[in-house]
Amino acid sequence: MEPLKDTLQTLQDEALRRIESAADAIALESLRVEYLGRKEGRLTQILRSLAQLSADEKKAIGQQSNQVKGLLEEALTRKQESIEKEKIDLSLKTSLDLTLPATPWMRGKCHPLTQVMDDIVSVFTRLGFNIAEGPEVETDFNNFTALNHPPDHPARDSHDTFYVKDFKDGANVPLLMRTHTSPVQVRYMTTHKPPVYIVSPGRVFRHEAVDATHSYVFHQVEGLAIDTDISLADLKGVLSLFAKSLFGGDGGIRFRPSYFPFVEPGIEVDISCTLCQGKGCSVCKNTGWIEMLGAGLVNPKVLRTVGYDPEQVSGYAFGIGAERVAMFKYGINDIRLFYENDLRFLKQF
Ligand code: FA5
Repeated sequence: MEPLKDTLQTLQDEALRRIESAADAIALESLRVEYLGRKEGRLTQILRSLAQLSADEKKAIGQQSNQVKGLLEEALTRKQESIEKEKIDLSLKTSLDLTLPATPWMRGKCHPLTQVMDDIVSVFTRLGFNIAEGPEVETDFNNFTALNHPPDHPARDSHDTFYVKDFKDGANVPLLMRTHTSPVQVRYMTTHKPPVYIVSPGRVFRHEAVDATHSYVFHQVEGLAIDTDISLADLKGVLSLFAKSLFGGDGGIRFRPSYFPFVEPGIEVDISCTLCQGKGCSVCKNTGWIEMLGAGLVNPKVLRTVGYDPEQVSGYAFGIGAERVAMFKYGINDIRLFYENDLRFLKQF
């Protein structure tokens, strides 16, 4: 009779060969039962016959049987995995239609006003301006007095101010919701020495009736440059670059005299209407120009208030209405659309 050792080797070779060529999961399962089945399995039967062997033989054949068992189990698992993979590959090949539209991904993005403010700010940071921010609840001093609006100054009336009930500053004057971003100028200059080059984006508040072009909460981007020998020509240069970067076109801008107590001279800046190339259209009300911001050379009184010497330094400041820029850039005719959070509107940006 063939020694048990050889029988085991033959069984191992045969089983491995058959497992490798099993056609499917059913064939594989019946091979598992045939060789490793608990009752009738061929290997199990061999193990059962060990009882009749001597102690030495039992040990040697026992070890070999365990080895064979391990090898067969490994081969069965490997084969099962490869059969499953083949099955998946086949079903992908036959049922996956890459031309079907995919399930859409809802991706969040920045609000159009945030995008526009980022665009504005990046024009100036590329020129070397730093970003400075200030609080929305301000002192009367920073919002008005330091900006040359003494308590009885009539220009205060043009800012319909929200006061913060029951909260006062150190001088017992009521706090307020800032009406413009200009108080950041004061905060920055009182804590930094010249030269100063900053932009300050932020939210401002005015107790105004809401209509298509006015809101009681809106956004501005303030700019301030203080250095030696700064003139209106410098202001014109940066604003022209701003217009060209944001709206394309030739960067045409126009200065009109205006009045803000904290600048002298004060100007309002119009940008050449890129929708009609300055020829006149309904958006620019046939003027060829769009009013975009207030600006001017910083009033020496303000410089003195923050501790600068107007004999040594001069500067310009500007305040851009972010909603106005966004409305013009995207052809939006009602400011209220920005605040309604209607996804049909927001998804367009
Ligand atoms: C100011 O607020 C000045 N602080 C700007 C300034 C800064 C002048 C530095 C000189 C130097 P004004 O009130 O004009 O100025 O507002 C500036 C811009 O904010 C306007 O051109 C307009 O685009 C926008 N704006 C003003 N009021 C509203 C409002 N109710 N709703 C939406 N945008 C507004």
